[in-house]
Amino acid sequence: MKKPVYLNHDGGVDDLISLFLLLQMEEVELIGVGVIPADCYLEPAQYASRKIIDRFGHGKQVEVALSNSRPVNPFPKDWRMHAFYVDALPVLNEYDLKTGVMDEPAHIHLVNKLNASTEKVTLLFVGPLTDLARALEIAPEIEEKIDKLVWMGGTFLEKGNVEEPEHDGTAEWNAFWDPEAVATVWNSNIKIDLVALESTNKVPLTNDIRKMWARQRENLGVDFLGQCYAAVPSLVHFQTNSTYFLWDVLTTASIGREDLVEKKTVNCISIASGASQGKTELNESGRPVHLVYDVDHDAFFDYITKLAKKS
Ligand code: AGV
Ligand code: CA
Repeated sequence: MKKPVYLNHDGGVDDLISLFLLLQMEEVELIGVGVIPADCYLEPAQYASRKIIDRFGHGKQVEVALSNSRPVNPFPKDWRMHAFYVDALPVLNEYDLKTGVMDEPAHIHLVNKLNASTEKVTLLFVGPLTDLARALEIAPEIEEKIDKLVWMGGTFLEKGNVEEPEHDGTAEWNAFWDPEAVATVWNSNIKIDLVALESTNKVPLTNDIRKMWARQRENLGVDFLGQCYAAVPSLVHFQTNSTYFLWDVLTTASIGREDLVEKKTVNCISIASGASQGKTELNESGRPVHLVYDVDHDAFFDYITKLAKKS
């Protein structure tokens, strides 16, 4: 029996690789994709998504819907440009485009897909939670159809990854982009796996990883990994604001191989405004989440490289 999964992503390199890898997981049935213009521009991100489905989707038909959600705190332009690079890769542009786009916006598409599903669906969100929050506001009954939400977001570390004026640096970016959406989702009873910076900090992109992929580049899927990650900076001397981690890819891998990660239940609140907006904070009277705090580094990279070879 395949696990139905709905993906909502925001067009970063690791978002697009997440889509690519999900399409290779035999135990996953991808029932829809929403694209939100957060850490990307919508045009290249939607085209890259459709081309990845065409080229690497094994003939599966997957609907793509575009989000009309808007930021509270927008991503830096430099990061949003990455999707243009992936969209222009020759491997995605050999053939004419087949996969179309839906008429309805992504949050309505999500509601429709959940209502139409006879089974409970796993939601995989690797960008901000805005489309889910909007879906819950117009159709709260969809909660019944959600098996769980697996979200790349949040952290309980002292230092998050937001370095912006008027912020205290305690938040993770997906939460900071729309802190109110996090609060809305926190108010629901949906089960949440939180793939937070605690675990994603352990899987930086490094030059050793690049080399490992380069040596296997005769395989088209592994070459695709290397080509996509060529757009972003790796961890060399020390971590900077632009250092790239495999945030979303770890989140996606945790669906295919739960044994790769360690989880524990914690209670927490989310902060929706002020200097700490987007912060997730441990609090005994907060809601429970399953915090993904650790990962088997080598087994993770081995798994995603093998998955890429299935393309
Ligand atoms: O905070 C991590 C999220 C992930 O969903 N994104 C990137 C991943 O897709 C935002 C982000 C934080 N730091 C970044 C980010 C960086 N240095 N470059 C690009 N995006
Ligand atoms: Ca993302």
